[in-house]
Amino acid sequence: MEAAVVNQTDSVTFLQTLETALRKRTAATAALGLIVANIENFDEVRSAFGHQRTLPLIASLAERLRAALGERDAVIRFGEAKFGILIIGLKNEGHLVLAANKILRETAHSIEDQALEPKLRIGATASLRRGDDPDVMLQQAETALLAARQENRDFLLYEAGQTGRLRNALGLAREIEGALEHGEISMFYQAKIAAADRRPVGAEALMRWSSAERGFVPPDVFVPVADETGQMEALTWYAINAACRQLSEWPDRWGPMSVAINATPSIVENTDLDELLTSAKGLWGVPSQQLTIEVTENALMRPEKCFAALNALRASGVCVAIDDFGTGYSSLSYFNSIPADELKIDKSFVMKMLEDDGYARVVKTIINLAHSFGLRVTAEGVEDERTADALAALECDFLQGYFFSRPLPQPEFIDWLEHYKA
Ligand code: G
Ligand code: MN
Repeated sequence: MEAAVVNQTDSVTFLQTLETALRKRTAATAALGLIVANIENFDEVRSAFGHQRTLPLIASLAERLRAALGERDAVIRFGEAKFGILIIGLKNEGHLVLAANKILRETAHSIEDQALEPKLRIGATASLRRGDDPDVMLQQAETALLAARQENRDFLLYEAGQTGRLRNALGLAREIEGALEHGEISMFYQAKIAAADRRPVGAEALMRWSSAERGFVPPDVFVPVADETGQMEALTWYAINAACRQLSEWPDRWGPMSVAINATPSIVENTDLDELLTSAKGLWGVPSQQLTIEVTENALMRPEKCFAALNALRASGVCVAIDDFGTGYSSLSYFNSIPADELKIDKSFVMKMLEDDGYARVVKTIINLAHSFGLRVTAEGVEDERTADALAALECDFLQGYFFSRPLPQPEFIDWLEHYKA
C-alpha cells in the first residue's frame, strides 16, 4: 500500500486509509495493527530548531519509521506531531509490541550531534478479526497513547478497561485542582539530624493529600498525575510558601533550621524556581541558607536543561540536594560539575545496609564519592539506632528516618522539636 510519508493529512484522511486497509484485507493480511506515535516534545523541538528546520527533521524521522517497518506497512503523518502506522498482516499482539519497540529504538538519536531529540510515545491496538470499525481502532490507539502518557511509559498496548482507568486518572487530575482550594493538601515535616552530635538541623517538607472523596492519596499517585496535567507548579508554589511560613514557627532551641522542598524534574526544567523562591523568601523573611531544593537524580539526565536552573539557585545561596541517589540512571561523568551541595542516599540501600554487606558497601562508596567532590550526605530510611551508629562511623553527615521521627504535621513536628533529646 502506498501512502504519503511526510505530507501532513488530517485524521479523516487517515481514517479513510485505515478503512481501505480494513476492507482490502485478505486472508494473508487479515490481522492489522494500528500504532499512533506522537512526538511528545514537538513544541520544544520546533522552538529550538525553528519552523524551517523542523520540517526536514520530521521528514527524516518519517524515513526512519519507514525503515523500521515492513514493506507493506504504511506510515502517515496526521496532525502536526503524530504518525499513524498500519502494520499489515499482524501475526499476534506480540508482533505489535516488537514493532513498537523497534520504532522506539530506531528513532532514538535521530538527529546527530543534537542534544534535543524528537521524543516518540506510542499507543497501539490490534485488530485480529474482520469487521472492526476504523473509528474504534483509532480511538483505542489514542486511548493507549493517553494511558502511556499518564503512566509515563514509552509504549502501551490498548487493553479493555484502559478507558475506565484513564477516566479515573483524569478525574484525579480534576480533583487535585479542588484539593488546594479546599485545604486538603498540607505539608508534613520529617526531621533531619546531624550524625555527629544527633542534633536536629532541619526537616524535609513532604506533601500529603487527605481527600474528602478518596481518603489519603499517596504522593507517588498524585504527583505524576499533577506533573502530566500541568498542576505541579501550583502544588510546588504551595509547598514553598507553606514551608517558608511554617519554618518561622519552629522553636529555636536547636539554632537556625533549614527546610527542604522536593521539586520534580519537570518543575526544575520548565519553571523559574529561582523566581518562585525569591518571592517566597521575601514574603516570609527566610534567608536562602535555610532553604534546600531536592531533585531526583533523573533530572540530571538532561543536564542542558537543569544545570543552569540548579546553579542559579545555588548562586542565590539555596542548597541543592540530589534525592533518592543511587536509584536513577544518570552517569557519574557529570560529577565534576554537579550542580548540587548534597546527596541523599536512597532508603532502599540504607534500610538493608546492616544485613547485607553489598548494600553496606554501596552506602560507604556513595559517602566517599560525595565527600571527594565536596558534597554533604544525608542517609534516608534510618529505622534503628545501629544503622544510625554505622552511618556516623562512615562519616555520613545527616540522618533521616523513622528512628528519629516519621513525617509529622506542623503542630506535632513543633512538639517533637520541643521534646527531642540529642
Ligand atoms: O523520595 P523521598 O526520599 O523524598 O521520599 C520520602 C518518603 O520516604 C516519604 O514519603 C517518607 O514518608 C518516607 N520515609 C521517610 N523515612 C522513612 C523510613 O525510615 N522508612 C521508610 N520505610 N520510609 C521512610
Ligand atoms: Mn526527598
